[in-house]
Amino acid sequence: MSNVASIMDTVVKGQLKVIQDLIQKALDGGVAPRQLLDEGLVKGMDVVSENWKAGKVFVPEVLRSAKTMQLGMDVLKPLLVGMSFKPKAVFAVGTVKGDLHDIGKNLVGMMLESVGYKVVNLGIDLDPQVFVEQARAGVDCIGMSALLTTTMPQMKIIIDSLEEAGLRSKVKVFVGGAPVTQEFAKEIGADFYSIDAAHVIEQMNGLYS
Ligand code: B12
Repeated sequence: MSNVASIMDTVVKGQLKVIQDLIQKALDGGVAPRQLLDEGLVKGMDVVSENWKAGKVFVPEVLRSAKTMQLGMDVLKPLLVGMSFKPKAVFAVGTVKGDLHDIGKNLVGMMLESVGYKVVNLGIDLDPQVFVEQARAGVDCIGMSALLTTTMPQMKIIIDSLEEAGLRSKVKVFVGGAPVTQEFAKEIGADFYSIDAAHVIEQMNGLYS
């Protein structure tokens, strides 16, 4: 197997411990960082995403692959600086006030990063103003996560705060989390509801590819 193909395979298998050595060896052997990124890491995550949609792998495996990809990126990032490495769009994601669940939104962030978006991970238990500030700072999209029925109303508060600040039309608003539905998203005026991280990638690619 070529260097690049084995890097792809390592991401698919989520082999955290070997990815950085493999990338370093490929770099030492003269393979270009951009090729390792596009044909190794990103292609690997594409396969993982497809496998996930097909029900062949589950959240723990996806998280492991995304982490493997990130470790690989840590080696490549300094080498990619200065090259034309413009993110497709900037996506700020966070969990709403009163809610501490972060596994799903972290997964969304990692998956988006792995396919070329810049992700600002805002954290958990966030005041609505944190999202408003991101919109003011110029991010393209805002993603809110809520896992509790009691915290879902925060999403509407955030959308209203964006309206009040005159920023609503400047950002695309995504909502997600187990209790959130398409119907709820429509009701509160969100632009997109994503059932999972694979879905949000499809929606983002529809907007920015
Ligand atoms: C793990 C977990 C916890 C952990 C959280 C750890 C962490 N770091 O996140 C801990 C133990 C801390 C916890 C605490 C509580 N939990 Co809890 N928890 C869960 C559990 C088992 C899994 C959630 C999870 O991580 N799923 C895996 C991820 C990958 O899936 P996901 O979050 O749905 O995310 C995917 C999609 O929804 C979507 N998505 C998610 N966010 C976003 C955001 C955007 C922008 C987009 C586009 C998409 C998107 O994409 C993700 C990836 O595919 C769920 C049960 C369940 N099946 O959901 C209960 C659950 C959510 N918890 C529940 C409860 C009640 C609580 C507590 C109140 C318990 C208590 N009495 O203390 C506290 C609340 C604490 C708080 N204030 O937040 C209830 C909620 C009931 C409800 N409907 O309100 C659930 C449903 C369990 C149950 N059946 O009763 N919990």
